[in-house]
Amino acid sequence: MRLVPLLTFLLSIASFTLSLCNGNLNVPCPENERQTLLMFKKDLNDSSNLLSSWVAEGDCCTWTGVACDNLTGHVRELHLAAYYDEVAGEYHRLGGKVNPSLLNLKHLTYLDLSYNDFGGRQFPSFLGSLKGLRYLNLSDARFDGTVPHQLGNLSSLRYLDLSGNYGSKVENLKWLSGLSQLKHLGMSWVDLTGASHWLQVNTLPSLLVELHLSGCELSHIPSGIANLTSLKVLDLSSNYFNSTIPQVNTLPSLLVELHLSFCELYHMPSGIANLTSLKVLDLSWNQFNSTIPQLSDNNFSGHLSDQLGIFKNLHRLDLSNNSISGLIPVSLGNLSRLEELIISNNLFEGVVSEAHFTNLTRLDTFYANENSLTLKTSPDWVPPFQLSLLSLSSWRLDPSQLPAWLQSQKHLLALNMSSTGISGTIPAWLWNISSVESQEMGYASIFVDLSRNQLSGEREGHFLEDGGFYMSLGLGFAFGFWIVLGSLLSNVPWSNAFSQFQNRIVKKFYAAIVERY
Ligand SMILES: *[C@@H]1O[C@H](CO)[C@@H](O)[C@H](O)[C@H]1NC(C)=O
Ligand SMILES: *[C@@H]1O[C@H](CO)[C@@H](O)[C@H](O)[C@H]1NC(C)=O
Ligand SMILES: *[C@@H]1O[C@H](CO)[C@@H](O)[C@H](O)[C@H]1NC(C)=O
Ligand SMILES: *[C@@H]1O[C@H](CO)[C@@H](O)[C@H](O)[C@H]1NC(C)=O
Ligand SMILES: *[C@@H]1O[C@H](CO)[C@@H](O)[C@H](O)[C@H]1NC(C)=O
Ligand SMILES: *[C@@H]1O[C@H](CO)[C@@H](O)[C@H](O)[C@H]1NC(C)=O
Ligand SMILES: *[C@@H]1O[C@H](CO)[C@@H](O)[C@H](O)[C@H]1NC(C)=O
Ligand SMILES: *[C@@H]1O[C@H](CO)[C@@H](O)[C@H](O)[C@H]1NC(C)=O
Ligand SMILES: *[C@@H]1O[C@H](CO)[C@@H](O)[C@H](O)[C@H]1NC(C)=O
Ligand SMILES: *[C@@H]1O[C@H](CO)[C@@H](O)[C@H](O)[C@H]1NC(C)=O
Ligand SMILES: *[C@@H]1O[C@H](CO)[C@@H](O)[C@H](O)[C@H]1NC(C)=O
Ligand SMILES: CC(=O)N[C@H]1CO[C@H](CO)[C@@H](O)[C@@H]1O
Repeated sequence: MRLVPLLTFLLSIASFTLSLCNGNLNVPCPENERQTLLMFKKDLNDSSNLLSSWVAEGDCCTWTGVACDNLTGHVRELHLAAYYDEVAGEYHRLGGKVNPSLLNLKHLTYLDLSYNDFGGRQFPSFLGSLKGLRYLNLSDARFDGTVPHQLGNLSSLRYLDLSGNYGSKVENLKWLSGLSQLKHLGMSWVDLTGASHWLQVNTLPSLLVELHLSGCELSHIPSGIANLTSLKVLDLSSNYFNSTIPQVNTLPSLLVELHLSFCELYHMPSGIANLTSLKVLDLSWNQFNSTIPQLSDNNFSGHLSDQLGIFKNLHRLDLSNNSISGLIPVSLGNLSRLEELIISNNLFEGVVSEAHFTNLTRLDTFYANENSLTLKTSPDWVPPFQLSLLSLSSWRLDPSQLPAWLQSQKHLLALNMSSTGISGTIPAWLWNISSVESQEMGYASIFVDLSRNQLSGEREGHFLEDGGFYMSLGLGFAFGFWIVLGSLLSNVPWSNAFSQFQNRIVKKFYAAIVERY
């Protein structure tokens, strides 16, 4: 992901070079802009030689990260995000000081300094005078201190990302009202406690489409958000809303993504069912302790069975790690676009039957361990889905044996049916389960945990005791160990297998579960 800016840059260089060949547009950058960049470089700590092409001679339009206007040669864009070196597994970062000489770049519209390491220096307030900027990305760059109000002068700005500068804060947000063109505002992990007043009134730019205020120490949903009628993505995760019920009825009704994970919520936000355009609703890692009847007056959980079916567009539903109890509504089976269903670590109980999956043709991830649920299926059931990840640990299975329908799953990468009370002999077909994807990787493997059952079979001792690999993935993976089926890894170097695993499966787990640490 972090490579994208560089790639984009390389592509733009490529097309630029192409245009040079085609149209005699070899306009070099003006001498004063070249000198400006050299001066800018002089104050930077470039210990990993990201800017080695920035030398005294030559056209600065060909330098790494520099993009010029193809007619005038003026420097228009600086793509200087830290570069992630996949081979070394580390970032190549710029450090040092941001020299105000940048102000000489009168035609600069795009400045990306994300992921660098400016070592806790103050945000450079002079950036507020780069009037032509349309894109400014200072995220995760280790700037500190107060976000300079001068940024409010950047009236052409479309994208402003200040996220992830831990320890930084704002004193007020009045200056935001100057950014009338802003579509994307990222201020995650900037302390906004000093500015909560400003979030109530109309300071937020009215054209906002994305607003990221994760970890901003907010104590309630700012009411000013209600008037952002263009808003599609709202991330308020990791704010401590404590027990207050967020006023969801004050959210723009066309919201497509709503992130409220890690918000210390005790109650389901009221009126979520009214947000019928929602495609992503993340309520994971909260403190919901109410049973479903106690949620009855908020139109979501009280009649969960009816309400759930409303979210026809839902792609991902993550309710994990709460204390939601009661039945899984059969209307679940109506969510025909659902790809990821994550309800692990709750108090759901009762029977889940084939009817619950009627139309879940796109379901890919079903992560539901640690609930008191029973899966009841007929011996000849053919599920409508092709799962890549299935985790039912601690469920009961009815009948209590390894379900034959697993044989229909051709993309399975990981399966957890530990502690499900299943018994009997491990069926021979289990050894043939492998995903198309893993076969492409060159070895047939899926990651299976069938521990804490009463299974017997020729291979059991083999993979449970010696042959198999037991690997702890660390990082707080609550489900412990995965058992890697033996046959597969004998001729694959461990590190290779592990990196394949990381690429194909852990990434998925990350996206689903761990991402929000
Ligand atoms: C430059 O950055 C490198 C790597 O972060 C660091 O080791 C070095 O001390 C820095 N040099 C200066 C002069 O700050
Ligand atoms: C200059 O670049 C712009 C944007 O990349 C492109 O649309 C335009 O066609 C280019 N002009 C010429 C003359 O190549
Ligand atoms: C800012 O940069 C980071 C890291 O390079 C990237 O993930 C993020 O999407 C960028 N923000 C915007 C608004 O483009
Ligand atoms: C905007 O810039 C002017 C000077 O150009 C300055 O006086 C003013 O303080 C700036 N406003 C903000 C909000 O930074
Ligand atoms: C939303 O806009 C309406 C009118 O446009 C205004 O009366 C109201 O105060 C605004 N609400 C907030 C919270 O800014
Ligand atoms: C949560 O709210 C209660 C009162 O509603 C308050 O006493 C308590 O201090 C709050 N907790 C935090 C962590 O803010
Ligand atoms: C949901 O929408 C209905 C009808 O549009 C409205 O009556 C109700 O008050 C809304 N509920 C909430 C909590 O916003
Ligand atoms: C849920 O938690 C809140 C806040 O701690 C508490 O007041 C309430 O009694 C709890 N409800 C249940 C059913 O445990
Ligand atoms: C629940 O929805 C009904 C209509 O669907 C509406 O009349 C009622 O006001 C809503 N209740 C709440 C608490 O939002
Ligand atoms: C599923 O959707 C169909 C058609 O929209 C509807 O008739 C049916 O009642 C829904 N079923 C449930 C359980 O919500
Ligand atoms: C399942 O989806 C099909 C096609 O999208 C639709 O016609 C049917 O009504 C749906 N059934 C249920 C129970 O939602
Ligand atoms: C499995 C797991 O990590 N569960 C966590 C769910 O959240 C509570 C507190 O919110 C933690 O105590 C649990 O450890």
